[in-house]
Amino acid sequence: EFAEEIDEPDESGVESVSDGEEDATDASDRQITVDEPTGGLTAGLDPVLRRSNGTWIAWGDGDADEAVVDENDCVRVPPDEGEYTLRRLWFSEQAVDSYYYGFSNRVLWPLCHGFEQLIDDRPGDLEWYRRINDRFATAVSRHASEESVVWLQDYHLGFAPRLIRDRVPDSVTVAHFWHIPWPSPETFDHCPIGSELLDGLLGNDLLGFHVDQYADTFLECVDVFLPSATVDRSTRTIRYDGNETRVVATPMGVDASSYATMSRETDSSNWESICDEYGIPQSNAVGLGVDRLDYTKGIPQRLAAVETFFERNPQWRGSFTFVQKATPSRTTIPAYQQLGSAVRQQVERINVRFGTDEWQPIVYTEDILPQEDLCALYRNADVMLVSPVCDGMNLVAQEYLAASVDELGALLLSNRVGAHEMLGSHAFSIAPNRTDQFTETLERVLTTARGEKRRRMSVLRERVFDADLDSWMRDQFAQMQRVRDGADTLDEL
Ligand code: ADQ
Repeated sequence: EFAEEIDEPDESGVESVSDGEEDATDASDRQITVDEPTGGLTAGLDPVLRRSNGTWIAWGDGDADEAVVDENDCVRVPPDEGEYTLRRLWFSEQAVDSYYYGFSNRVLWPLCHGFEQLIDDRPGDLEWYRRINDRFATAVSRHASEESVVWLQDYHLGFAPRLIRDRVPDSVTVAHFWHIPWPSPETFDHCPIGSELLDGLLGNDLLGFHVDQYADTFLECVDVFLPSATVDRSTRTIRYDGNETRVVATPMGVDASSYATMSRETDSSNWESICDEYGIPQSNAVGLGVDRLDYTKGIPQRLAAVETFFERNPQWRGSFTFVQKATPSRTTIPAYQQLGSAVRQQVERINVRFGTDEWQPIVYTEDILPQEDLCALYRNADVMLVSPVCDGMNLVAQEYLAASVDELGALLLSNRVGAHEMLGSHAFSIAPNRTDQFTETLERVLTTARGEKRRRMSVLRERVFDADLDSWMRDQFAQMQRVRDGADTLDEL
């Protein structure tokens, strides 16, 4: 399940999820439609599954009655070629609420991002998290053969590795990538199921994080909370309950060349129509933010810096526009509802304070943008503001760089994101909570000479192309190969 980044289940979809117990009805007269998500891990995994003739197990936010699946909830995809199996797990509304919007996103998400004050451990949610992890494990064990490699994605599956390990042959390799940060032991202490979660994750043979810091804090937490485990920090290996887990840091990349190609292909009319639609004067310098509406993304902090910028720099009023594209996310959770209203109010207040009849300092939109429009925004932004207070990696920063084919823009980057390890030295670095420093950096970016910006941009773009999605996938599989005894089937992937 990688819904977060690629296509988070929307609330309307959740309404129609069936109970999961009934089999899909006669599939023969139904048409398969393929909705291909743009970019991200999904695009990276698709060719791997095609080559390995594998099975992709994912929960469905559609209607099992309507789905074109066989009696095992499987479908061969892509429809005409049938190269691999997509196995669906259908969840009830209650399951989605408790497992996804509950324990995953009200407990593990705030915990791992250091927002322990927002942990909301509602009665029953943990039980659903256990139950759903168990359903995934059961599905995996049905599809796994002696030689299988199982690759799990993210924090929604914290118990599954142990449950899988207990049900599949020893020869099966179980690997997992954790896409969000791992907290310090002090923060992890707030986890209501700390040792059970660690025990679950140590069912993996390989556990990947984006950066060294998260791998190291994971090892520290195991040291502190699982006394019976033996932790070797130098090799990042943990021995526990007869199993050995290798912990690695492999920063995830984006499909850089696709972003660059799409950006080159967007012509000036795309940008002109965006400017027309949102009222951005074409002569303005443009700042850009693109995020899910999430309290980890530092949107209020960014707006505060933009406000201070206009306060201190009246000469920029009317000639700099800040565009914030925010995608509503997890809107059934109160912390997200509160953030959404606070951000909208903040934007309105700043616009009333500085706006004129011809110009709005902040253009704020929650519209879903086609990928070409997103690329047009990236390509035309003079400065990209990426200011999370905590973020596992942050792909938006990398997408911006890949799409900046003219090398004219600049990246202002929080020092609290995983991507800072790779990009911090040549980005304009900020501490998201220090409004004055944030504002000064924005002032500096807007007055930095073009040559200097180009120099930084070209180094950053090279890094993003060198460490792109393909290279991350290759790294992942090379690591799996390393932990796997004597198997050679992964060589071809
Ligand atoms: P996210 O928290 O979702 O991902 P991020 O890494 O920035 O954060 O990825 C967001 C993705 O959504 C990007 O591909 C972006 O282009 C896309 N997106 C956002 N708003 C959009 C819009 N309005 N229109 C179109 N596309 C939009 C989680 C972790 C991150 C980690 C990733 C991958 O929280 O830290 O980098 O997984 O591991």
